[in-house]
This record gives sequence, structure tokens and C-alpha cells, in this order.
Amino acid sequence: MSSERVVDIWGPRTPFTSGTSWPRRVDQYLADGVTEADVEEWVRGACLLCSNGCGLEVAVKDGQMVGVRGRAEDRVNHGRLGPKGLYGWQGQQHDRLTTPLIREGGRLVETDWETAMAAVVERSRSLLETKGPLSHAFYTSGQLMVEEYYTLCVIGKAGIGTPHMDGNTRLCTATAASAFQESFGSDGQPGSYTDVDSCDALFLFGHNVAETQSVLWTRMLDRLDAADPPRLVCVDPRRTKVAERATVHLPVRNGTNLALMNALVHELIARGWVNEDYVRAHTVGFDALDRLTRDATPEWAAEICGVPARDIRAAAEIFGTGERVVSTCSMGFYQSHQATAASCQVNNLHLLRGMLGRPGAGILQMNGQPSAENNREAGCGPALPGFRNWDNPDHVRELADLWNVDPLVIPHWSAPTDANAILRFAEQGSIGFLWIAGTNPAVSQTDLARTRRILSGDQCFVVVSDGYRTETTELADVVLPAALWAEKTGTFTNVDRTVHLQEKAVEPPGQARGDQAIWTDYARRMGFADKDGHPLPAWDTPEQAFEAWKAASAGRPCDYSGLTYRKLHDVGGVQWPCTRDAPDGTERLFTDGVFNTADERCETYGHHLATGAPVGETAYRARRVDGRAILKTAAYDHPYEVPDETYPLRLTTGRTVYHWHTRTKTKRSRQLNEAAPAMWVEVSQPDAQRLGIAEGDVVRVTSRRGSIEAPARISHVREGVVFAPWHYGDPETAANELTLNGWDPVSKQPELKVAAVSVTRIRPGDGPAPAPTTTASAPVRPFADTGRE
Ligand SMILES: Nc1nc2c(c(=O)[nH]1)N[C@H]1C(S)=C(S)[C@@H](COP(=O)(O)OP(=O)(O)OC[C@H]3O[C@@H](n4cnc5c(=O)[nH]c(N)nc54)[C@H](O)[C@@H]3O)O[C@H]1N2
Ligand SMILES: Nc1nc2c(c(=O)[nH]1)N[C@H]1C(S)=C(S)[C@@H](COP(=O)(O)OP(=O)(O)OC[C@H]3O[C@@H](n4cnc5c(=O)[nH]c(N)nc54)[C@H](O)[C@@H]3O)O[C@H]1N2
Ligand code: SF4
Ligand SMILES: [Mo]
Repeated sequence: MSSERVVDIWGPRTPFTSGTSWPRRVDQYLADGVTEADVEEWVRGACLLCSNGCGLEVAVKDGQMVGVRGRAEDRVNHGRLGPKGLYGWQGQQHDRLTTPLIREGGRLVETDWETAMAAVVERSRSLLETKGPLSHAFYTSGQLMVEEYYTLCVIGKAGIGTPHMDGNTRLCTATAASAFQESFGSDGQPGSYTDVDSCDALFLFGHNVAETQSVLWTRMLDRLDAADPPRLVCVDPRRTKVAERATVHLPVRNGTNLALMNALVHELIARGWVNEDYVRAHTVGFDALDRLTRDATPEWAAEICGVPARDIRAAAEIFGTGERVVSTCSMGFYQSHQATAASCQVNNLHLLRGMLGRPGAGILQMNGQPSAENNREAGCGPALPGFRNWDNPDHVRELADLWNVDPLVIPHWSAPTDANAILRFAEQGSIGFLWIAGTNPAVSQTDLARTRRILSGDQCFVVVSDGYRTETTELADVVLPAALWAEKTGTFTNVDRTVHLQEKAVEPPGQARGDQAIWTDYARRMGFADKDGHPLPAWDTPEQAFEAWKAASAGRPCDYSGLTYRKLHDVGGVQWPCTRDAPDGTERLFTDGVFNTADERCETYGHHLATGAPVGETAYRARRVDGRAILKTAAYDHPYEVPDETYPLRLTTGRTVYHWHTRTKTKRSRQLNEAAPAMWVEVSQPDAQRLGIAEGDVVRVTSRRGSIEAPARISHVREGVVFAPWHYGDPETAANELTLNGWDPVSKQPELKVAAVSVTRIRPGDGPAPAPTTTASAPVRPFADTGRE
């Protein structure tokens, strides 16, 4: 296998029928000139290039990675790997940061660890002395290991005592967490990938799984190609590969999801497709849900969403008459102004039908990043570790006991600060020390002109840990070279709660160090200590950190206490909760219809979905939810920006199968880079015709924040919508030059999928746009004589 999986993205079909096991198929790629006989060692782990978490082994020769192969026995992938998994690792072998950098006279210059850390510590100390803990913030990732997050959590929450810790998970899966909390009392994925194996219908809400979890799509394709295919409903303004296989495709206008969802719930209730026994025994809130959706008829939603009412009815009927439905939600739902409400409505569909906690019936509120889950559970993001409730003094005391610190040190007087607010505080300078690790906000944040201003200004000292020089490192005061995947040992948890251990396969380049080692070094230099003067954190190695994290998770929904490095090495992926009573892990949550909503167990007392106002402890207790799930929604409201005369089109953004985010790894992998080498934007055929745009013409896309230029692909995006991939971070081309600074009121997830824009043709291009033709970006018409078809 050389590069063929760039074209044959999902590989050969291995169809399987409902209730049978997904056949194994082991995918392997070895670098040019390397044979299996050359491989000296196969090191176990899992792919870190999306949340699917495919089990794999890394081939090592002469101390270098030379290939990968899937692990046949792994529950997630049964041996398969997608294009990023097969080819992406090669990007780690080029252009790495090998020494720390420090800003001198306006320029970043190479330095040694001693000098770099001394500068970090000096600034940190002086700010803590003069301004206190709230001068400090940490903006991290969904791509580090649980050991790293938990170590940083203890440094930030017990060593410093700052609430200003968040991850890029705020941009990614904050809504998944919020939707779980609001419906079920706490974060934690109810379903399992094995539900795909026996479902009779699949609903994909704003989720281009074919490109973004390509191996999960392979599993779905293998069901779709068997004798008893599930029906498939796809909600996406583009004709993705998922949409092409759909029984019903609802290409809604971006920003209108909640109108559709309220109509689907309306239909279930109106047509009597409600499991009344389940609803009575296991939920609260039905009357309010009924009231809020009573007028949300399919005709009403059809008008707003721009799809036929009969298609909405058809989708509702599939849900209402199915016995085993699997739903997934992803960024098309999460990066939106009413994200939590729309995603809760997906939970509500399942609750109304009693379709939870049994094989084939399950919800997958997707994660995108490989360890988004770990950031959330280990306390570097919107929650205290172990999904503890910051509003519950008993939960805070548990942590204080674990860490041997005064409970008052642990910031719990308000919710942990979200990334939007962190950036605002850094803009104002009240945050004067910002440590960024494992994220590249100068490309991934909204309104990039503002983001660059904040990160480059003198009001805030910025430290960045990364494996490469990026758009963000160029704005930093100190840059620290980080070890990447397979250059360090650690665990991470995928969408369906499957924990994998990645073992160190090779040494990091130059002086690069793992993030845990970097943060522990910082903590030791700062002298962080517990009540008895013992160092905080109390551990040094990854395995010690893992043991400490197990203790913190014990008894909570995300219980790791039954896991060991040994077990993970032997078995591959294991699903949490994994305890003494469930040593092999737990396939599904809520099998008994009891949710994490009891007063003492819940992670939050919840919010009003329309405004984000907290419900509060008193009102929550008065409701006596007591283990039942909560049905809630909000009335539909239009997005913050709607098209007008100046900006008549709706921008949306997203991904292609070949690149990972800001491409730090994938642009350095030959196969992946060649497959999608440069920026493009997608317009529909009717819009192109109206605007006089031909395939490949260079167009300018302008919003109230800025403008970009790129060749146009005339694709199957819906009329009135412009799609821009956000992978290409140059200010001339970066999609986030255009996006706006608004967010969902509950999850605080930025609205990255809706902005009003204008499109104008600038000049003819030199051939078709450099967009893939194998994916949702395929042209409406094959082009002659281009060599790209
Ligand atoms: N190849 C690849 N895979 C990845 C990643 C990557 O960068 N590259 N990133 C990973 C990460 S971190 C994440 S979060 C996931 C994201 O995975 P996805 O959520 O699947 O990815 P996106 O392309 O951001 O958005 C999904 C779809 O939402 C549609 N959409 C846009 N606006 C709307 C809307 O208003 N309503 C609806 N219903 N749909 C809308 C888009 O057309 C797009 O097809 O992917 C993960 N996997
Ligand atoms: N318009 C628009 N914007 C979006 C999105 C969208 O759909 N549309 N999606 C959003 C989503 S879902 C996400 S997840 C974010 C992602 O946005 P980012 O997190 O900014 O994207 P990445 O390119 O993954 O950045 C990760 C960085 O961490 C570095 N890195 C990798 N591994 C390690 C490690 O082990 N240690 C350290 N220290 N560094 C490491 C990489 O080199 C890279 O620079 O973007 C968001 N932005
Ligand atoms: S589906 Fe995701 S985890 Fe699996 S190989 Fe592809 S990128 Fe890696
Ligand atoms: Mo993400």
C-alpha cells in the first residue's frame, strides 16, 4: 500500500448484518522502501488524529517511526485505519521545534530550557505576587494525554488557584458536555460504537462522519452495504458522502437546527410515537417540552430551514417507527447559537422513544479531538475533575482532601472561565500570563484579526508549547518545544469512552519534552506545595499521574479505577467506567434508566437553554429530579448574523478528510498534502451562475470582520450557502478571518458555522480549484482536461 488510500478513502467493504460482529480488516502502511522484515519493534497505541481512537501499532526501525498498522482485536476499529491514521504520522518527522525560543528585541531567538523557564517563572511569580491567581490562564487542548491534563489541573486549581483554565474543546465539544449535563445530569457518552452494529436507523446531525471519523463511517458503510441496511437520515447543508447514502437528506440552512429539532419532537408527540411508560418512569419536563414544541409544525420549520415539510415528516417517521436508532451530533450542531438546545433535542428524541441504554439504541454526542473527553473529565476545561459540580461543597471538599489543600484554594465561586472570556481578559490585560499548549488559536479562534492583536500585545505574556512553529508561536513571548504523539507515554479516551494507552515509541527530537514534564518542571520551580509543604503535583512519571487520576475519578461517572497500564497494553481499548465490579469496562450507560441527576451526584444544576441563566441549587433540589432525565428545549431564534443586502450569503466552515485542523502534521505528510494542497471555497451552482463565477475562478469572500481570497469550487453545497475549509491559516485564506465572536449561551461554544458574507469574482483561476474531488467537495460537473478528475 503506497498512497492508494488517499483515493480509496474507506478501503474495501466487509458488509455485515444486524447483530453480527464487524469483520476484521487490518490496514497497514510502511514508508517507502521499508518491509515488514525491517521493522524492529511494533509499539502499541492508538491513532491521535481524531476522536475515533483507532487502535494501532507503530513500526519502529533505527529509533524512527517507519509505519503503522491497525490492531485487529481493538474494539474500535477491528484493524482498520483511515488516510490520516495511515499517513499522518510522517508529518512528525519534519520541521520540528527542537529548542526553546524567547522573544528578544521583538524577534524569537533560540535559547536553552534554563533561560526559557527562568523567564516564564519570573513573570509568573511577579504577577502572582502583585495581582494574584486570576492573572493566570491556561488555554489547552483536546489532543494531550489524561496524565498531562490532570497534572496541569492540579497545578492550576490547587497550586495557583485560578478559574481561568479552558481548552480548545470549548470550540469543539463544549456542547456535547453541556447537552449531557442538561439532559442526564453529567457529562459521559451513553452509547457505544457497537450500537452501529445492530441499529435499524442512523441519524447524523451536522456530522460529516465520512470525512471526520472515516473509520466509523467504514463501520456504517459496512452495515449499509449488507442485506438489512439501517435507514439513514443526514442533516447537513452540503451533499456530503453521508448525504449521498441517505434515505432522507435534510440540507437545512446553516443556523436553523433548532427549528428542525423542535419540529421533529413536535411530530413524535403529535403522531403518538412516544413511549409513555419510559417517559413517565424516567424523565421530568414532558409538559414543558410539549408546550414549547406545540406550534413547531413541519410546515413552520420547512419555511425556516428551507427544506420540504414532507422530508421533515419522513425523518420523524423513521425515528418514530424505528426500534433501534443511533444518533450522532457534531459541529454542524455544536458551533451554533442555539447549540445546546438543538443537541438536547436529540437527547429528547431518544428519551421520548425510550431508546437509550440498550443495544442498537444510542446517542453519540460526538467528540472531535482524540482526547477532548479527557480535557473535560480531568479538569482543564469547563468542569472540576471527575465531572464534579463546582457548586457542590462536598465535591470541592473531595478534591481538597485528595490534593491536601484548603478547599478555599480551589476556585469554585463561579463556573470555570470559558475560552471566550479568557481571551477577553487577556485583551484587557487582567490576565497577564497566558500559557497555550496543544492548540493554534491564531488559526482556530474566531475573528482572527482580533485574536492576533490579543496574543501579540504587550498587555499579556504568552507562553506556547508546541511541536512546530505555528501562526500562534510567532506571537508568543516564550515558545517551548513539545514532544508529540508516540514520543511520550500516556492515555486518551475516544468518543465512546474507550481508553487507549499510547506507549512511547521513539525519542522526541532535539530538546523537545513532554507536556507533563514541562508543567511539572514549572511547578517545581514555582514551589507549589500542599498544606504540609509536600510538592504539588505529588508525582513525576506518566504512570504515577495515571494512578493519581484513577483516585480522582473513583466513584464518579468516569471511573478509571479498574484500569492499569498493563491491562491497556494487553487488551487495547477499554471503555470507562472500569472498576473492580466491571473490570472489562462498561459498554453502555443508563441501562437501568437511572441518570446522574440526583442532587448529590449531578455535575451541574443546569441552565435555562434560551438564555443560559443557571437554574441554581434551590430550584434544582425543589424539582426532585432524583435520577430521572430532564426533557428541555427552547424556542427557535435566528442566528446572530442573518444575510442582508451587503452580505447576502451564509458562510459555513468545516473540514476535509485529508487535513487535521491547522495542518501542522498533515501538511507535512506528502500523501495528505498533495490531496488537498491549498485553500478553496465552495459555492452552489445557482449562486455561481448569478455571480458569474466559473470553477477555479478566484473569489473574494467578505464578512464584517475581514475578507479572504481563494479559488472557487462549484460544489453541491446548498444554494445561498458558502462553505470554507478552515485548515489554511494564512491571513489571506483563513476562514476564521470571517467568523464572528458569538457563542451559545449555555455551552459558550463559539458560533463558527454561521456568518453573513458576500462573494465576488476577482479573476480567472489557472484550472479547477485545488479542492478534493473524492469528498463532499466534489465538483457538480466533472471537468474536462484537468487531470484532477
Ligand atoms: N479529516 C479530519 N477529521 C477530523 C478533524 C479534522 O480536522 N480533519 N477534526 C476532528 C475534530 S476536532 C472535530 S470537532 C470533528 C468535526 O467533525 P464534523 O462535525 O463532522 O466536521 P465539520 O466539517 O466541522 O462539520 C460537519 C458538517 O456540518 C455541516 N454544517 C455546517 N453548518 C451546519 C448547520 O448549521 N447545520 C447542520 N446541520 N450542519 C451544518 C457542514 O456542512 C459539515 O459537513 O472532526 C474530527 N475529525
Ligand atoms: N471556522 C472554524 N473554526 C474552527 C472549527 C471549525 O469547524 N470552523 N473547529 C474548531 C474545533 S472543533 C477545534 S477542535 C479547534 C482546533 O483548533 P486547534 O487546536 O488550534 O488546531 P490544531 O491544528 O489541532 O492545533 C493543535 C496544536 O497543538 C500542537 N500539538 C499537537 N500535539 C501536541 C502535544 O502533544 N503537545 C503540544 N504542546 N502541542 C501539540 C499541534 O502542532 C498544533 O499546533 O478549531 C476550532 N476552529
Ligand atoms: S478514523 Fe480517526 S482515529 Fe481512526 S485512523 Fe482515521 S484519523 Fe485515526
Ligand atoms: Mo474539534
